[in-house]
Amino acid sequence: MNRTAFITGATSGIGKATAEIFAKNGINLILCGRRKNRLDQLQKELSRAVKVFTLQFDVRDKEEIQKAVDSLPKAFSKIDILINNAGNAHGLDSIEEGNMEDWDAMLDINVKGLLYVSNAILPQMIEREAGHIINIGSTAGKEVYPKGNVYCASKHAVDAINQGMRIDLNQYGIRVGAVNPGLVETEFSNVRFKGDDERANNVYKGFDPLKPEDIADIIHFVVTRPNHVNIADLVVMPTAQASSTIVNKKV
Ligand code: NDP
Ligand code: 8X3
Repeated sequence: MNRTAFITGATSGIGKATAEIFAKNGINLILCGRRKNRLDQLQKELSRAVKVFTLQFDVRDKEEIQKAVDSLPKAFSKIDILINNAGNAHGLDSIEEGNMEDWDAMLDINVKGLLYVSNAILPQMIEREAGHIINIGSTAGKEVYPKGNVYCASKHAVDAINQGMRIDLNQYGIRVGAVNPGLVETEFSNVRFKGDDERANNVYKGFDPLKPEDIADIIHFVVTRPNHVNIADLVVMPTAQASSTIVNKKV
C-alpha cells in the first residue's frame, strides 16, 4: 500500500520539491502552508499522480494545527512520514540591532511550530509503533555565523530536538532524522531580507548553490531506506561551500 507523507512548508522551495519527488514515486501527500492559492495549484498538479490533501494553517497556532489534523479524511488519516520543513530566517542583524519581532518569528515558527506539528501527529505513530520523521535543520544548526544569532539558535534547537525525538521515540520504533542543508536557492533569502530581491539574489551569485530538488532527492533517499535503516543526521552543502562563512565565489 502507498505511504502517506505530511509535509509542512510545501508551498515553496524544499517542501514543494519534496512534494513533487514524492508524487513521482507514489507517496500520497498531505501538503501544508499558509498560501492557499499555492496549495490549490499543487493539489491540481500532483493529484494526477497520487492522492493529495491540503491543509492551510500557520505552524504558530497549535489549535489550528490540531483542528487541521483532526479534519483529515479517513484516506489520509494514517501518516507514515512527517517532514518538518516549514521555517525561515527573518533578518540578518547583529544581536544588538536585532528586531524582536524577527526573533519571535524565528523561534515561534522554526522551533515551536515544529514541536506543535509533531505533537499533533505523534500519537498515531506511537499507537502504530511505526513512522518516520524528518526534521529540516541547517548548517546554521551546526555552526553560528556573524549576524546569524537567533536563526542559528533556532536551528541549533532543531538539532537538539531531532536528537531528543530520536532518543524518546526509540521505544516505539519510530525513525527520526535530520537533513541539514547549506545554501539552497529558494524563497529563503527573499523572506530573510523582507522582499529585497536584489539582496536575496546576491546571496547565490558567483557559485552554484544547491537547488531545492537536490535536497528533495536526498529526503526521498532517506525515506526509501529499508525499515531497519535510519539516517540520523545529514549535512549537505554546495561544492562551493565549505562552512557557513567560507563560500568560493567567483565574483
Ligand atoms: P522557502 O521560503 O522557499 O519555504 C518556506 C516554507 O515554509 C514555505 O512553504 C512557507 O509557506 C512555510 N512557512 C513559513 N512560515 C510558516 C508559518 N508560519 N506557518 C506555516 N508555514 C510556514 O524556504 P526553504 O524551502 O529554503 O526553507 C525550508 C526549510 O529549509 C526551512 O526550515 C529553512 O530554515 C530550511 N533551510 C533552508 C536553507 C536555504 O538555504 N534555503 C538552508 C538550510 C535550511 P507559506 O508561506 O505558504 O506558509
Ligand atoms: C539556511 C542556510 O547559511 O543562510 O539555513 O543560514 S544559511
